[in-house]
Amino acid sequence: THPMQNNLAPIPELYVSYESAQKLKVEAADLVSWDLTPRQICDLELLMNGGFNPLKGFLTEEDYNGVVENMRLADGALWPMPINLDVSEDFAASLEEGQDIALRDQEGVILATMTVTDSWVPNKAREAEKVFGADDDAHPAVNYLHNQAGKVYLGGPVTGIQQPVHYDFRGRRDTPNELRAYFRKMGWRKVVAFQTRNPLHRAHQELTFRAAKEAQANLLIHPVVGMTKPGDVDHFTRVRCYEAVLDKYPASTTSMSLLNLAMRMAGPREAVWHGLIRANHGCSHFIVGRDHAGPGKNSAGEDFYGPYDAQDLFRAHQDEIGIEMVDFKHMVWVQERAQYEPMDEIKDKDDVTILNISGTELRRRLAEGLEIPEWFSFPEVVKELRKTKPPRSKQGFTVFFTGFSGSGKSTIANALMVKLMEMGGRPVTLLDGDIVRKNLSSELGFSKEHRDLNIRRIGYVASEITKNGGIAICAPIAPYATTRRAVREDVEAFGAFVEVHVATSIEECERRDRKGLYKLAREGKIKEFTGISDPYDVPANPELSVETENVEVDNCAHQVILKLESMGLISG
Ligand code: PPS
Repeated sequence: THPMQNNLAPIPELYVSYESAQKLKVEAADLVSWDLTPRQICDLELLMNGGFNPLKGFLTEEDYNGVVENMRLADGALWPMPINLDVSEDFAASLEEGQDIALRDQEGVILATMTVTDSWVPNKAREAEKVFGADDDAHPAVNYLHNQAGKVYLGGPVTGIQQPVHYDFRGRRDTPNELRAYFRKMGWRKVVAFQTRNPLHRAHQELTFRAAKEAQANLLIHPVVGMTKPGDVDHFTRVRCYEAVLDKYPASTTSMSLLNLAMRMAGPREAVWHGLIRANHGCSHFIVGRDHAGPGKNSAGEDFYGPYDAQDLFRAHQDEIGIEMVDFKHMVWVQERAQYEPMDEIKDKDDVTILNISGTELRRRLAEGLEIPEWFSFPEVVKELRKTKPPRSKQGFTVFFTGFSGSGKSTIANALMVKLMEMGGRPVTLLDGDIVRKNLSSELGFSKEHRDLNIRRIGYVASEITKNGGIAICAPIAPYATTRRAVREDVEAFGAFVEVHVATSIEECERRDRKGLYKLAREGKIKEFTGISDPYDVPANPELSVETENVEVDNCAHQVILKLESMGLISG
């Protein structure tokens, strides 16, 4: 029996009353506190406002094990996603069982308290396999799990003091109970929710409109503005795009609300999770498309999940989720009839021209400043996208050299800088290893921890330069692949990241020994020397790899210029 209508009674929240909150806030100031990460703030918001109902706090160890193994809490309730407070080993070790802690946002505001009933070291490899389908760092959530999340998980009930503060689009954000109240007020007894992390184009508008008609329901556009897949269009731009598209629906049939969810890109499990969240928000129907919340390709270049795995898992649990699935129709433009039609309903496929523009093709056209036809998207949406994503030749970018000490990174980087300055157009900043160690990282040594800090600082500066339309040239050793990847993600939020491996062999670097450091390293006078007594992860997929043996510096720099041209970053 599927819910034909939604039940709009209020759902439980974890907030205490206003008076209690004022009191608790004062008391909580004396507690040990944990500064929440951006992802934890998203999770906490949905825990507190009932978006993650029936959860009453961060998962206990027993609940976590059930969720990981078979998508169920210890009491048997369906819940597909581990929601944990991941912390450092040091922080966990400082706590006693049953201790209350304060949870603070990044400005130090206390949002909640938590009673820590459980503290354990999770088996992350198992979590990756079971929840995300593979222990493969190419999956954004697995990468997060291994390289960003703390080593220890804390579990226990949460007492909500106040909602996280948002300064953007306040009027567009609603708690589950606010949406329920809105639907009650409007008399919307059937509501179909559309989850999205992308701008809406005409095909989406068409399919959501059809879904609403089919279900005889009203429509809720429910975009995620918390955290989505690295590289997605930022939510500010997307919300402006959504606002433009809202006008295209028949008046007062459709509404939009922003959801501060931190997505995990977990495909099938994510779809079930999204369904539970939308049921909590008072929706009766939920659209699940092809490859719902797909994370892209794995490290072998294959899809993590089958295209309809999410629909299958959803269907199998639909009654428990309490929301009815509307499966996505793949909408395509039929040129002769000048309209969108569901691909599977077109009988005369061989006689008509079927058009479609993939996400990858759209990004290419934006990047190269090419035409985007009106049948594909609304002019208002294209205009917004072009403002945020000017063609690549007008965006900032980062060239990141990596290689052994003495491989020639600095020399090539300098030559590249001069060539780019000769061309003009964008300001160029060189973040050479030595310059950085003098100006930004003078207190750091060469332990793994210090090298990572050094590289993250470089990455931070490079991403700011890139965001502001400049060119950053970095030339550190950067021996660790995971750190380079983190920097790549920081930069790619704003522009291209061009990794150049200066592939001079360690033998050649040692033979040249331009600074005499290899000799000292061999004698043990310099410890932890990269390539001699410290590791170097050879880049697996750099944009470019340059040989320096028997090649002029000028030629090496020219190879980089050619690469930049071929990527559309500079015009030839
Ligand atoms: S890292 O690993 O990316 O943080 O290193 P980086 O900031 O590029 O600094 C490397 C330069 O420091 C000198 N140096 C060492 N390198 C490697 N290992 C050890 N232990 C070490 N101690 C000092 C060395 O001159 C490097 O300079 P480059 O320009 O790479 O030759």
